[in-house]
Parts: sequence; structure tokens; C-alpha cells
Amino acid sequence: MARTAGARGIGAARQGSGVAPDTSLTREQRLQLYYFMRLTRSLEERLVNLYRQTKVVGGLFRSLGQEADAVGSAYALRQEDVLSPLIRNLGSMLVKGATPLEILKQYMAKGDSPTRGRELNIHFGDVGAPGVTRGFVGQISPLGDMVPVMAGVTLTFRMRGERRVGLVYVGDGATSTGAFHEGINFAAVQRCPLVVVIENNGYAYSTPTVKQSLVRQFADKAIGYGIPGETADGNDVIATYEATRRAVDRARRGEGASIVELMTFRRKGHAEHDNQSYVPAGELERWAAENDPIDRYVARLRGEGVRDAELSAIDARILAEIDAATDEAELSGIPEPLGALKGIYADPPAERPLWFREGKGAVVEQSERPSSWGTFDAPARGAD
Ligand SMILES: Cc1ncc(C[n+]2csc(CCOP(=O)(O)OP(=O)(O)O)c2C)c(N)n1
Ligand SMILES: [Mg+2]
Repeated sequence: MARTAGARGIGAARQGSGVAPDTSLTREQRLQLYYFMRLTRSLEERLVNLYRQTKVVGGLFRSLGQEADAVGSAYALRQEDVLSPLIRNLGSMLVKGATPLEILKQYMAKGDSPTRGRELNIHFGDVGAPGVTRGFVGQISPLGDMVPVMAGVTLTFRMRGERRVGLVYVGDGATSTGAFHEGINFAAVQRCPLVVVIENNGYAYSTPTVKQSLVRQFADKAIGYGIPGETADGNDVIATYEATRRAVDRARRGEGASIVELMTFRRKGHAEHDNQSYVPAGELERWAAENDPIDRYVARLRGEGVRDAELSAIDARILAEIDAATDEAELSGIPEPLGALKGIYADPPAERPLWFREGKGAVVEQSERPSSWGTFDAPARGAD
């Protein structure tokens, strides 16, 4: 990725002994991949603590076991590229510049969170001019619908002659929607610089992948759209990065859309409330013991000469960062009720908008509502 370590505090790169890295990533960048995976996991663990204290508003979605797929794929993008994440792409958003403080405030629906308490979990975006914004689109819940949206976003890149790329994530379940098909077909035909990452994590809620599709691999669907498709090990952060990078480079060269399928496993339920009773016995334990993306990457880094002390220092820095962000987020206030009207009406409003119907519920209005309650506190038309 074009981004270099720095703002996030990974120490200056130092050359270690041991096996030479087998990709073009520098040592500093390889440590940064570790940093983002560990940050994702630790931040989600903190969110679980807060959830159990009832401080999280709404559901909590984990990406346990999928950190390599989220981080490695997003790392293949440049700052000016645009990413469309899903609920299991906290790691991708962190790579693109989302901060733990924003995430914590957003999950706790604080008044100064990115959506001011009006949306939940990681449903927020930051898009606009390249270089000014971080380039992640606010996600919507209907599965697959971000594919046509990102086909449109990347069509504008092509039409303006901008060498920017878009990346949209879909789960195995989302591939069964009409929106996925329409969006990817449009992107293919229009040669949009779009990378469609299919996160094949074994389940769509309680539906196993074998009941989702008869294709052997989701990357095989690419043939039907006339675009390249590749399957990679989604629990190997380097393999994920390299496969996505190939698709990103192709798109940037003007060669159009492609599919990257990342093989991974959802080790938690759909959300925290889901006890995964439908998962065969032993499957979760097997993935945790044999195919944890962070454990695998740590083993690899050690083989390349990274010392445990370096990794522990990164872990300690992450913990301090999350502790500070949690303290700050907890101190933030809840949203003001009338703040719900901000951004809904023209600013300044042309009329005093009411959020209840005048003349209804008269008893409540007389006895309980303070004066001006129910109206946005704005001058009436012509007041100036
Ligand atoms: C069109 C549509 N149908 C159903 C849902 C309800 N729903 C939300 S997430 C989900 C499962 C998604 O599975 P997958 O696409 O594999 O993503 P994963 O959760 O595994 O990351 C379902 C059925 C929805 N949001 N949109
Ligand atoms: Mg899935």
C-alpha cells in the first residue's frame, strides 16, 4: 500500500536477520499489517466488554478469525481509492484511517460520534475529495446493494480519467442477491476499476456455504461476467494482500473489474446474540487452533527475524491507544433529541420543522412538553 507507517506509531523500520521477505512489502509495512490485525481484534474485544456492560447500543458484530482478510485486502488500496466495507470489515476501515475513538463512540451511539447516534456499529463513511477524506463509503444493510453503488462510484473514476480504484466487500450470502449480479455485470461491461472481494467465511447467518451455491469456488462466478477471478487464503494476510493487489493494479491499469474470493471462517455468531448452535461440533475449535490469522502471521514474522519484544511493544501501544480512546468515548454525552433533525432539513431551515403533529396529544403537550419542545430551534421564516 502507498501508505507508510507513521501516524499510527509503528516504530521506524529496522532490518532484522532471518528469512528474506517474499513480497515487495517493506519490513515496516509488514509490521503495520500485524498492528492493524491486532488492533482490530483488541478493539473488538474491548467492544465485547462494553457490550456486556450494556454500553453498546444495538448489536455487536465480530470479525474474529477474519482480521487478515479485512486488513490485507484494504492494505492493497491507496489513500485516494474508495472502499465499501461491511460489518466484518472493521480492520479494513482502520487501515483506511478510521480511528478507535470514532469506532467506540459510534458503537456507543454518542452525540459526537460520526453519525451522532443515528446509525450503529461501523455504519459510517468518509467520502469526498481524494486527499481530504479517507475514502470509505457508509454501508447499508441490504446485502449486495453496495455492488451497484460501487459500480457507479468507479464508473465516475473511469469517466473522469482518474486513476482511482474501488473495492467492495460481499459475503458468501450476498452473492445470492440480484443486486450483486446486476452490479458486477454492469461493472464488468463498463470496465469499471472495481475489485469485488467475496469473503467466503462459511456461513451467511445460519446458512452454510454448501446451501448457498453449487459453484466450487465463488471466484468461478467471474467466468459468467467475463472478468478475472482469483481465490486466495483469507487467513494469510500476505496472500490476501497480494491477490487483492493484483486485482487493484489491473483495475488501475484500466483493465476493469475482477473478483477476489477470500477463504476464511466466521468464528463468532452472526452477531454477539447468536450462539452458533448450528455449527458442527469441533469446527470452531479447529479453526481457532489451526488457522488463526494472527497466530499464523506471528509465526511467519518470527521466521523472518522479528523479535517477540517488537510485537509485544506493538501490543502494548495498541492497548494504551484503546484504553485512552475508551476513556474519552465514555465521557462523551448522549445525543440531544433535537439533534436528530440536523442534516435532515436545509441548513438554515426555511421553515420551523415540527417533529410531532400540532393539535395531537394535547394533554402531553400542555403538561409535559417544555415550550419549543418538538420544534427545531431555528428562526421562523422571515424572522430576520
Ligand atoms: C437483501 C438482504 N437479505 C437479508 C438480510 C439479512 N441479513 C443480514 S446479514 C445476513 C447474512 C450475511 O451473510 P454473508 O453475506 O455471508 O456475510 P457474513 O455475515 O458472513 O459476513 C442476512 C441474511 C439483509 N441484510 N439483506
Ligand atoms: Mg458469510
